[in-house]
Amino acid sequence: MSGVGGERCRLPAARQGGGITLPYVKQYVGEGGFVMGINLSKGQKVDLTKGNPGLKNIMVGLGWDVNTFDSGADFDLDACAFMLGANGKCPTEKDFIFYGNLTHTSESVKHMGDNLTGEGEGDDEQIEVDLTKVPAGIERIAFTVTIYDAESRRQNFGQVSNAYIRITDESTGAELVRFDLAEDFSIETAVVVGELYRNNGEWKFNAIGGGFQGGLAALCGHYGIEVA
Ligand SMILES: [Ca+2]
Ligand SMILES: [Ca+2]
Repeated sequence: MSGVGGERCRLPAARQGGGITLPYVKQYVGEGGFVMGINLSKGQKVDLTKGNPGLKNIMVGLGWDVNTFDSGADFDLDACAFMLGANGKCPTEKDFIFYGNLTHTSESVKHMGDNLTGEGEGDDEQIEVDLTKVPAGIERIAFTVTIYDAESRRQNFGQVSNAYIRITDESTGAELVRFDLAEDFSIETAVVVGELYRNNGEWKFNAIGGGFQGGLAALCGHYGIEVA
């Protein structure tokens, strides 16, 4: 999408210039008083802990909807987290958090469970992160969504809409950031949605939105996980 930054801070017009002080992670109060997060554009990076030093437990919510079609097969998308060292690889296979390995040994990253349909609004799968427990050797945590058994079911991200990632502060429920993926995918079967990463002792988030072919197996290869 063009216009990067154009909606960076979607402050209601009436409040613009009204002298309110926005925190470092810009927020606005939407209809009904809900605190809404900053809407990110593809490639945009934002500070999470800088200016919000108390931030500890965050929930990474991933959502999607499957377009109506008549293949008859189930359509199951899966959120995963790859905990990466400085070389961009998972140090061990235990640093790959998915439906078959829900909780990291450090308890810093917990997958909240597999959703099989993606039906309905809101987060379809969630991954909880305790930023204070992430092992020192982990520099980045990449969040991905892949289509289960995509090849044999002949499914791809061209059939997926309304995909997003959002991060909320678990202590307040406030949404900090949100990244809506543009619907510019077609034959891809895996998407690296976004990434948490360390920067000068702080945690930042990068809205990536990069599509891959080859599903979860391709991502595992990319991140150094051997697939049997
Ligand atoms: Ca799933
Ligand atoms: Ca959904």
